Amino acid sequence: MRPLVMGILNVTPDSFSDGGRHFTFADAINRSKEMISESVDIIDVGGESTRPGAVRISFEEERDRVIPVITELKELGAVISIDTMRAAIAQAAIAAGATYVNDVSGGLADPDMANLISQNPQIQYIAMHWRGHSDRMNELAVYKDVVAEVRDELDVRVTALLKAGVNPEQIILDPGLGFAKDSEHNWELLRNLDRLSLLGYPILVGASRKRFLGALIQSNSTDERENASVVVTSLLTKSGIWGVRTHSVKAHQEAITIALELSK
Ligand code: PMM
Repeated sequence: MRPLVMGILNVTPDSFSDGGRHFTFADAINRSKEMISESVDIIDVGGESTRPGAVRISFEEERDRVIPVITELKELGAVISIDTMRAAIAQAAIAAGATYVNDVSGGLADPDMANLISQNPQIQYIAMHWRGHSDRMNELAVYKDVVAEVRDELDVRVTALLKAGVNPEQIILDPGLGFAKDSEHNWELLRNLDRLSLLGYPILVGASRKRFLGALIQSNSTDERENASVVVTSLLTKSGIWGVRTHSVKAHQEAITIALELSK
């Protein structure tokens, strides 16, 4: 199966990897149109920054950033994902047209999230591996066996979702690269995605322009990490992942096409 390309639309003034380029409504819509023209599969709209050290914003601020954008994207016919940890934001986004809920906390940040997803069986839910909010995630990056611990912690999240009545078909898992993980943890997870797949759920990977890529190629600029991001997508395509979350749709769609052709 061809991996899906989830295009990132950060409607935040301080996202770590695109420098808040898409903050204004008009900019967000223009960027979305560009992604649609590049055959994006899903547009992931996020209003709250999760960069290390980020301070949380209010519910109202998050809602006012994302809902008008989602309403407009629905008009444009896009497949929409809401990147939020708040069940009430997810609910408003679903009402406005989102069909995916991308929760970087995997349901840990808001006890109402699992129930909301079970009450909306048409929605797909991405549960990312997470250990705590951005203000303390670096100190939580301590593992004996990162792959086994991430797998087991995701399994706990899945159990909680199923207990709340979520249909297994709704669930997609994500190793959460960069969230309570140092560079080596991220590489170890990428090398062992097959062990996470053993949980039996589709896997989404968000490596795009993240710092661990720059560390290896001695680059501090997020744009300079683009080539590395494309290489990661090309190599992961063969391993049967469900999707990639990325800033540059065209390059990743092309990489997937080439990788699939080579592995025929
Ligand atoms: N990374 C970020 C935000 N949301 N969601 C999922 N499912 N997976 C990720 O890896 C992920 C995410 C942070 O990156 P950004 O600031 O570039 O959006």
